[in-house]
Amino acid sequence: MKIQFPWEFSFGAATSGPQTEGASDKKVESIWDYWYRTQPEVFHNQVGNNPACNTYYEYMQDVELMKECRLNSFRTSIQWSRIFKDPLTLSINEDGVSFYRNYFKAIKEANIDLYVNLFHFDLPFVLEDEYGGWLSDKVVDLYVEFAKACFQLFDEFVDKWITFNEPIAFTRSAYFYNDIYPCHKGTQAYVTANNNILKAHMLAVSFYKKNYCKEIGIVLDLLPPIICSKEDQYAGLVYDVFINKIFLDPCIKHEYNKDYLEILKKHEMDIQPITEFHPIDFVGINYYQPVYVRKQGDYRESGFYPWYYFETYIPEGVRINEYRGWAIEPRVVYDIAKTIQNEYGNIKWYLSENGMGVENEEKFLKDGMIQDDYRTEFIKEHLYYLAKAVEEGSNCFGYHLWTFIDCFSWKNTFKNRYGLVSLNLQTREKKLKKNAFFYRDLAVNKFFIGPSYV
Ligand code: BGP
Repeated sequence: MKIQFPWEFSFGAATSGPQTEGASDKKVESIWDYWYRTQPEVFHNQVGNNPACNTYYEYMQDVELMKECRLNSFRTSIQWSRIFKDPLTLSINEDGVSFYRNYFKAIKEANIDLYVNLFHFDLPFVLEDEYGGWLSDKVVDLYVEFAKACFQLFDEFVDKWITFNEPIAFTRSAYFYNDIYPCHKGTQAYVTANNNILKAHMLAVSFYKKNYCKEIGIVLDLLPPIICSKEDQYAGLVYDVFINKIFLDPCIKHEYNKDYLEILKKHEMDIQPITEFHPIDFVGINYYQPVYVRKQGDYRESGFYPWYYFETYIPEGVRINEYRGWAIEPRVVYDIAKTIQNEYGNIKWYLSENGMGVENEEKFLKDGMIQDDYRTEFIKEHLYYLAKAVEEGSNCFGYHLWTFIDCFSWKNTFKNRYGLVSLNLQTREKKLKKNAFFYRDLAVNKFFIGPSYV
């Protein structure tokens, strides 16, 4: 079966600065650099994000590989900790600025649309240390100054700006589940950090729209809840509200989710709602997995956590990515597209991250190339549902695979590989995997044949 996308549909790949650039000695410490320096045992095999993909020194090679993959578009992020020599006084790091200017210029010269994100979980450490990170209003103001500097320095190269990548993935782990640095655990911290990030997003969007004319949006991760029984309906609603709608609603509908505010009130959580909402031009949705949710059966926390109302589980028989423990449900792409179409005014959007992480991928090496047919199948399955939604009027303009080159992945470091291009950590060789040839044809021709189950 031929699956056709519109001619102007953009097929690309996403990555981020802290996961690829390396050259940590040419910047100030981010929370990741600090955490790795002080607690390397937290990271898989004690590997840090330096040199990662060494993109700081090898960006020309990377751009050549992007050209080989025939990417229509590419997203990366600017590291706040590379732009300022001192993020408190805002003194510019000229070296960092010329790196990004050269890198971005090369991407544009390769005829690839450039999407640039301003925050990919990488707060400069000094802002955590001095002010308590996203719990502080001061950090909101400093983020806005950082955004203004980036707009001024790089707008000529950028096609689409993104204020934040997956704010919830970050705040959930950093302020709520005590999972990544600064390792807070508390619903109030989560509420406050999210609200401050929302404020920072709105201020950056407002400034950009008044002064520049490209497009600006935000990238949100969606973990759509799946419930299997009627009695779990409210559990599903609370999950959706606390994980998905905190940003979706204010960013697109320009209002807070009412259930969210009600639950906060009921549990005496404090929030200072923002009053100025500024429209975005598009939204990016990262989708990896849905989450099965049911009524909480065993709440043991003292104090209020949203899981007072729900628990997550994986029902027997559900297909999962065994390396990551994530459910694989391609049809949810269609549901997301429909939700955006029907409940969020059919705003312009793209599937900004989707992909498959595989551990020990070298075991699929044959004739000098990783034979990742499973990845091609994974992409086809998801795109099948996306194409169906586009045909039914979903305003989706693109798909970005996570990721371009196998990169550093937070606490998992290089355990799971997602790339179109493999990175050999011993020889440092970067080489297209088999799937990259499928993806290249797709980016050029905008159609594919399959997937196998259709
Ligand atoms: C997203 C992040 C990416 C990337 C990806 C893969 O949530 O935006 O930075 O890491 O997930 O997940 P992981 O690296 O945890 O396997």
